[in-house]
Amino acid sequence: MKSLVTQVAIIGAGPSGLLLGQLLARQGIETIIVERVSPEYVLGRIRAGILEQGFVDLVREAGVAQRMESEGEVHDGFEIAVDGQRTHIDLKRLTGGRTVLCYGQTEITRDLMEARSESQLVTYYESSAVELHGLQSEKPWVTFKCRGVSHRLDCDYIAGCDGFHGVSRQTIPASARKEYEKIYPFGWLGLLSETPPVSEELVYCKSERGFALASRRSRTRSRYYLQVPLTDKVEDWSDEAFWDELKRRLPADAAEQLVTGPSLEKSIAPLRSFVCEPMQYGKLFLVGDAAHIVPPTGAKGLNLAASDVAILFQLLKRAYRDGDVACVARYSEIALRRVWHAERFSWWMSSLLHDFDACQVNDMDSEIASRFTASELDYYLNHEEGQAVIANQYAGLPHESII
Ligand code: FAS
Ligand code: PHB
Repeated sequence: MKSLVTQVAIIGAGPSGLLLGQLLARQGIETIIVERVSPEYVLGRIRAGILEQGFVDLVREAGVAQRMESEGEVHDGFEIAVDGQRTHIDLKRLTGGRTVLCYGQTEITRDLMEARSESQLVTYYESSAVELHGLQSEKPWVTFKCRGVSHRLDCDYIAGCDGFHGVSRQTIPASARKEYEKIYPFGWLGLLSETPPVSEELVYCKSERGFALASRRSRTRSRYYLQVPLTDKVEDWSDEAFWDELKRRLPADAAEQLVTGPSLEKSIAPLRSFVCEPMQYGKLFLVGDAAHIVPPTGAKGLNLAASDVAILFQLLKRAYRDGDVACVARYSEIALRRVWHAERFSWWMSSLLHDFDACQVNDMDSEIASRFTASELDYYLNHEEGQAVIANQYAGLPHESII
């Protein structure tokens, strides 16, 4: 057994773990990251694309913002199209100046990986049998195997940044945690292509055939999504079938301009709303997808992970720098306030824009529910105050203060 010691053990080298490690390192706080897969595998997962201002500020504070600022696209607004009728949501005007940045999660993860490697900070990739121990003790530890060698990592704190399927949340006794979950009766089929995006801004489309999203990664790279039944498999969808269906769901003028091409990546993601309470147990802190999942309709998943990182970073900095070790007990209480705001907004946007009728069989309630939804969309999209509600949530609520 190889013995290791650090101050904060981080489980998972996704965006949460890497961002937390980078922020702590700049304060001289030591970390070791234990990651289950290879760096290439982490970078191969195509996910989020929209960064809130709070996220951008945090990446700047981590000293990793150079490529994001030169290649990311600032978006002052986005569109919602209902049955082809396009409405522009002017984020900048409606929120008093806030915007979002369009820059892929893969790229931000790559930047964070490179920064960690350049700082010669330690990450054990392709680790297995990761287990957390002594969470209620003063000195917890992590055991894992890497390249055939068993390791024990002693630390002060453990940050569980290992996503929804990770080991951290499962290590909290079931009696000590409560989980809230809603599974949506459809998934998102995503396609990445080296084709010019169909629109300068993102277009969220509600059509009688189901939801579609036209997003982008750059002026030459597009990211599209289609609502699909949970029974669909990605191999059921040829590129041609994807493009044909997308054209049927986009507003007509956008469909005419759609440039198609071979998919670089295609995958189906299930949609769920999920929260684990509390987000900490003894010396373990759950961060990002390890603690919560949102349907991607509100572009909140990655941004919510970043706000968890911001809170935990501030608390750990205060514990190590000021000796205020008691403050870390407030992590879950502070983080959950913003988590539930993002959960509700993401559920609301998903409920407004997806076709639930296709998932319910002649349910009388679904007919009147459709009328309620049509009225809600009409009110929020055609009234300034309604658009402002959407804009303020989409641009992202300010990160919680730990004062
Ligand atoms: P991650 O899941 O990104 O990272 C967790 C890391 O922990 C992984 O690298 C994993 O390999 C590792 N790990 C797991 N178990 C481990 C163990 N036992 N030991 C060690 N390491 C372990 N969000 C948006 O805002 N917009 C989107 O469009 C969007 N699309 C998404 C599509 C998909 C298919 C998925 C799954 C998520 C999507 N999300 C989206 C949400 C996503 O971006 C997450 O919010 C984001 O990846 C959260 O980052 P982390 O908390 O770091 O978790
Ligand atoms: C993306 O570009 O992947 C993306 C953008 C906005 C969303 C979801 C996904 O709401």
